[in-house]
Amino acid sequence: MRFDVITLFPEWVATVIDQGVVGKAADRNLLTLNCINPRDYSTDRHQTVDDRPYGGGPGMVMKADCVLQAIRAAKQQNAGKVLYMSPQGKPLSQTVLRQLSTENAVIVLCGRYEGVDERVLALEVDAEYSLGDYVLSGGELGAMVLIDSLARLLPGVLGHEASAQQDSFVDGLLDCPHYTRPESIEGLTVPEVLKSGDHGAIAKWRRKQALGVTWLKRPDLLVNRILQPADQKLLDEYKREYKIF
Ligand code: 9D3
Repeated sequence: MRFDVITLFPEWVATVIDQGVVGKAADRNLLTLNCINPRDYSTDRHQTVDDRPYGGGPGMVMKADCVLQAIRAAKQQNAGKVLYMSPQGKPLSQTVLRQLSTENAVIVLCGRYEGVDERVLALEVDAEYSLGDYVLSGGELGAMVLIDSLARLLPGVLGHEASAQQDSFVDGLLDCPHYTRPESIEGLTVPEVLKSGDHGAIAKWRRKQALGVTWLKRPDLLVNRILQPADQKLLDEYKREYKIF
């Protein structure tokens, strides 16, 4: 998947491919990142990219001309949709990401200041995405979140086991607890079932924990969700045991 990111902070955004899973995907050419700076398309001698808002008020607006030119430069190399990261966008979710991961390429526009001139949206933007209902200082973290979360969904990026787990587990529930050695830490031990070697019992325990942890920490994820009878039974068990201990 190819990403062309339009940003006033290209060096920062480029660091997303320096580490970890995204870095490996980039090394293997499963993911390509190119950053384009609208400042390079500014025509005045101060390379201005922002201006005062019509109607007055605080803050500045990203000028349409250099952003449009940057988008059109991106479009010469990338036939993908133009995504605008903004607080007005649709919240990113694993469902949205799964859909986006089928694209061959995307152009990601990062706003700064109060945002970009509305006519850029009208002319060039296909979709608008937000990270959630809190205030950032620009769209760059949004672009980096998009690249990180999409990289893990690209075929071949994660190993077989991890992607199979992703398929079975990204299922609208939180993950179960995890343990590694040693067996005891300050008196806290590993649940016996995880040492039993009984893979059926382990799978059942993990499912029950995932349901229980979701019920405890994110009950909103279970509202309007009809559980399979087997899952309902596991969650009922979890709730009963939770009340006792
Ligand atoms: C007067 C209100 N403005 C400032 C508080 C609104 C505003 C403008 C521009 C708020 C944030 C921003 C910059 N934010 C982003 O570019 C952004 C963002 C975000 O702020 N929250 C969640 N997701 C995103 S994606 C891009």
